[in-house]
Amino acid sequence: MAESLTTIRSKLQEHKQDHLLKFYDELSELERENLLEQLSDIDFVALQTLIDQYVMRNPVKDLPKDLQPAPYYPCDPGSKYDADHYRTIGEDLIRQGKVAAFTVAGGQGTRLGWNGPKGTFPATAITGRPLFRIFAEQLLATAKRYGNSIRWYIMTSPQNHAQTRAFFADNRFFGIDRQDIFMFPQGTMPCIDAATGKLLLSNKSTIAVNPDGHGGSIKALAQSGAIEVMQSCGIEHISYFQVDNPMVRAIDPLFVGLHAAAPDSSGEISSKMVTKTSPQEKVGVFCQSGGKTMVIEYSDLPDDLTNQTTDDGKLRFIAGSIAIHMLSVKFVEKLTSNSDGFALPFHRADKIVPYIDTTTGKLTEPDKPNAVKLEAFVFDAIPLAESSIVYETNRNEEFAPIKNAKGIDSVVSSQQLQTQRAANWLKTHGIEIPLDSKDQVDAVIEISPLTALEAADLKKIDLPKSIKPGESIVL
Ligand code: UD2
Repeated sequence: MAESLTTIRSKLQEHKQDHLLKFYDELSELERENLLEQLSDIDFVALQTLIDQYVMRNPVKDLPKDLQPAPYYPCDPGSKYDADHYRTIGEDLIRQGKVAAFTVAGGQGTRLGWNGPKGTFPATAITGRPLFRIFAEQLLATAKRYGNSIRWYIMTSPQNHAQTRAFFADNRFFGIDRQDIFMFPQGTMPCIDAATGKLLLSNKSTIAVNPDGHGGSIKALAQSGAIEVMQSCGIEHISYFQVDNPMVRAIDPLFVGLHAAAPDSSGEISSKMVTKTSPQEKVGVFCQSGGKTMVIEYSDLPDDLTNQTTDDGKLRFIAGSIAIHMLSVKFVEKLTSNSDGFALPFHRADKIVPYIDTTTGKLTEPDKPNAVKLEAFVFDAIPLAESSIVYETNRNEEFAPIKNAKGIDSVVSSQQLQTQRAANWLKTHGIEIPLDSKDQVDAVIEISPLTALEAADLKKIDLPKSIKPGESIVL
């Protein structure tokens, strides 16, 4: 229920945000109602603190003095741990319906330049399977393998929720039982003028907002009722992954088992890492301080630590975060049960945000960053756990993000990595793979998750004896 105009006006005056009502008299009845509702939903006292802290000052991240690289379970277990044991534990949990998938898909995808929710982006090279379809097929294949359906939770944003829902409905939920998909929008934060600390209007009756970061997922899981639903249907663990990585193993039995049962895991939140390819790679780094595991975002790690090497010449801070986690339902419940509400710390991002100039009433489209967006990062929940483990996955198996229109982490680089992985899988079954002069796979190969979730699954399939140079093959 919106507060009255008088209450809102005095609140705005108190916080020097009364420009937001500048066009009130020009608005239609409906627009006025909408604006008052948006303004009623904002906690201006709390926001003022954030503006002072993050906008009027550019906060410098204080890193702990005792920062160390975090230990991790290596991809190749050797004699360090019994992978079969933990895989069996994970498989049992999946079979019992205790593991759900969770995709964070609320980001704005501005860098990709795709006009629609990122999950609708055609990610595969031959059939153009959208990201959401790839995950759906994985969940169907996993459900078939373990004889139990996998529930899928998807976080959207208010900006892309309706489009995402429509996409699923148009695609008949990709064959997944409608009841097994639970979609909810995340929260938002107002965009703030970087120079003045004033909130921006995207039109005369709308406050400019941005999704509150993937860290908003923890609060949104609780507020949407998802956690309650999970509890009522016996789900104990959540497999968290980003919408932008078509090669992610949506439900990985070994990772589930390590998270749930490794001696140094509290079973609250665990993470996957890959070794960084270079100091400059734009991924957060797993560290430890005071016995707690944490991720330091690449932009916050000072150059001397980013570039530091060990005696054998390897990067010291080598464990790159690929934003794949396991979270327990109990952990999310513990974090969010406080009646004062729960919020992870915010991070400041300087962005271009078009806005209505309140002097002229005209839409202004800046050509350089003019606004601060405040976003929370899910990995800031890691140090809140009793103890949290990191597990190394094979980069070539699991990391091919689509973030940019061109170059690094683009659809082209992702599709090359997808083909490379498919070729590696086929090679393990003795199939000859043609290579070009640069030793790259000279073919395009696409394998549906319904055909194989991993290399071993291909043994049940009729495979071609060899692949001709330049051929396109869908399996
Ligand atoms: C993220 C990580 C980076 C590394 C990389 C791996 C951060 C800050 N950085 O970089 O360390 O792990 O991923 O690919 O996390 N999203 C939402 N709501 C939001 C914002 C984002 O759902 O409000 C989703 C978005 O849809 C996407 C994911 O979170 O699936 C990644 O977001 P990003 O593009 O902001 O993160 P990025 O690529 O800078």
